[in-house]
Amino acid sequence: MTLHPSAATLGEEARETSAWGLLKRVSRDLSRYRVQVALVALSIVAYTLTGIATPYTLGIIIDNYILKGNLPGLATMSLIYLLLLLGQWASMTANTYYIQTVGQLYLRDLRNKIFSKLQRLSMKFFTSRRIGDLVSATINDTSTLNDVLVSGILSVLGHLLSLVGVVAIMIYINPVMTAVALANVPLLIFIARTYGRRLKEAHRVVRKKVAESTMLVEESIAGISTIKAFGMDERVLRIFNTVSNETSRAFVGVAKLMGLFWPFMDLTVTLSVILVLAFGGYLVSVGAASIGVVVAFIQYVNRLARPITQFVNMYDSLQAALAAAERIYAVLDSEEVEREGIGAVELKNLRGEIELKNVTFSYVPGRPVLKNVNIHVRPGEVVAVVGSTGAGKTTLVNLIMRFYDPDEGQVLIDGIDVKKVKLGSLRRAVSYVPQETYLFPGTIMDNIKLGKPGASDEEVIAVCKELGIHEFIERMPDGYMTDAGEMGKKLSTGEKQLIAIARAMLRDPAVVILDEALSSIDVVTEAMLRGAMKKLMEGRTGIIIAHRLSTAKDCDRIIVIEDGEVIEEGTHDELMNARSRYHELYKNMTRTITTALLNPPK
Ligand code: TTP
Ligand code: MG
Repeated sequence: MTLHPSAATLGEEARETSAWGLLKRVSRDLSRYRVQVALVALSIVAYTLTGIATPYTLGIIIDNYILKGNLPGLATMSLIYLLLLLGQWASMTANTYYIQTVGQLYLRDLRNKIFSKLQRLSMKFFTSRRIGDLVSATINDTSTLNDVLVSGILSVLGHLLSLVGVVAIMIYINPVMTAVALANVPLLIFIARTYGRRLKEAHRVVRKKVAESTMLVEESIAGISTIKAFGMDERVLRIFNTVSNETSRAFVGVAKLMGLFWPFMDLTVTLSVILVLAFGGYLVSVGAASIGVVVAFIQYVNRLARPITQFVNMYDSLQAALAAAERIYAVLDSEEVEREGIGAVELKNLRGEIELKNVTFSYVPGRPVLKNVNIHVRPGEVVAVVGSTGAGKTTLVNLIMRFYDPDEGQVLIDGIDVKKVKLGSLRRAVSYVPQETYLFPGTIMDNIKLGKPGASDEEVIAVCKELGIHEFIERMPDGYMTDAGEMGKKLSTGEKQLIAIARAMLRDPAVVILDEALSSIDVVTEAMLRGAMKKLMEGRTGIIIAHRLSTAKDCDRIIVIEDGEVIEEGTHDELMNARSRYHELYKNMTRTITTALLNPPK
């Protein structure tokens, strides 16, 4: 079972050095919500002040009013005490509310930033990442970051302030008793740290297991047809059960640690209270302190425990948050290879000439997929590219569309390097019908219209009529309004490609690139596809990656690619006469078709 490395290991080393940088970056992002942050700060100050004042007031009430029998004053003081408690309650509520507000604003902006970045990133980025990781970066990591870095840090800042405030007032009231009250703090920190480390590890396991099961669900849904076809359902189920068990065990592991942690902390705090009581009691008996002071101190000691445990609690989640921040910023900082240079030109009135000059390209460094390829397609010419599977045909298109940039050499359109062309204009000028067509959920009409946003229904119908596929679409259950289903699942490969051709044609492009669908389609659809393709190519430059020789035969010129190199080019007749590789491919394809005809599927 593969596992996303990011959750656990990625950036584990880098984090140490960059933690501070990441924190700074998060705070810089937060400075955009100044008003809300100011409200958080205000509520923190109010919380701290009321938190300091309540025990102090209680002390005064006991010493100066109860013990002295000052009843009218006691009523007033009780009212003040009540107001202080209400103030504390209100400031805490406001604090929670504004922290959430800041957090959610931050989260919203971050999510949008990542999403828009994902749209702009180069294809290279996507081939080197797992989809699960990216989804996780957009959804899970952002909320981890919010929970811990934003909300967490804001509330820890609040706790820190109240910690300082409480210690300060304690020292002010009675320095010696403060020393006694704080005697236990090292123990508190020790417990917290020990548990912090264990908790961190337990949380890491939980994250790992959760990621694993998420991925398993993703992969098994994406590959459901393969799973069913190979009867792997049982096995997948078993793997899932195992991972599922491990996940719940990991969660229980965390719960166990937490369950031990809090009682331990309580015990330590109680110990402090006992120390204060004992020492305070002694001071009272020798007249060095008042009962009110002792009561106030007991309250203060109780207030210390929370901020300290919060810090500890923060410790391990901070690690997770930093890892999340690192992954998020890694996405945000990834290079957009598809940038246009300054002064990029707009393609206008394209003649439709395409040229690849000494192009070498590799997806993985050191393993070239295209080697010194030279191809020249003249305006208005229709060229077929053939070659065995994996030869590099689709890669060729990837470079022309500038999904990738070549390692060496140039790709020129009308004599201009595509790197110097405005990307939008390149992709408007060149219509590409990919090998695997993607249809978006929606109607057939909507899917065709994607080719030219703002096109009218009439335009779409006109194009389909011209392509000769109007009747075919009309015959579908709801005609143009037929639902294509998620990813076009409700249509066959051939049907999908027909829709994609209509989509490309609607753009009225100067250049058309078509990666023929490999799947065998029935004779009627094939004839329709061929007709549509011919129409689509009329008066345009065309590059067809042909998997059927009937298609290749019709083209002006045929280029044969093998193993990333152009090995032959010429017309069908020229290549056939030369007894070439093309001839060989042709023979094989005919044979396959013959075999298929002789052995029709049962
Ligand atoms: P392709 O260019 O996809 O091969 P092809 O289009 O000629 O094959 P087919 O007829 O089956 O459509 O791939 C060439 C090599 O490049 C192949 O070894 C796979 C590799 N490759 C990647 O590593 N990453 C990619 O994104 C693509 C498209 C291909
Ligand atoms: Mg291909």
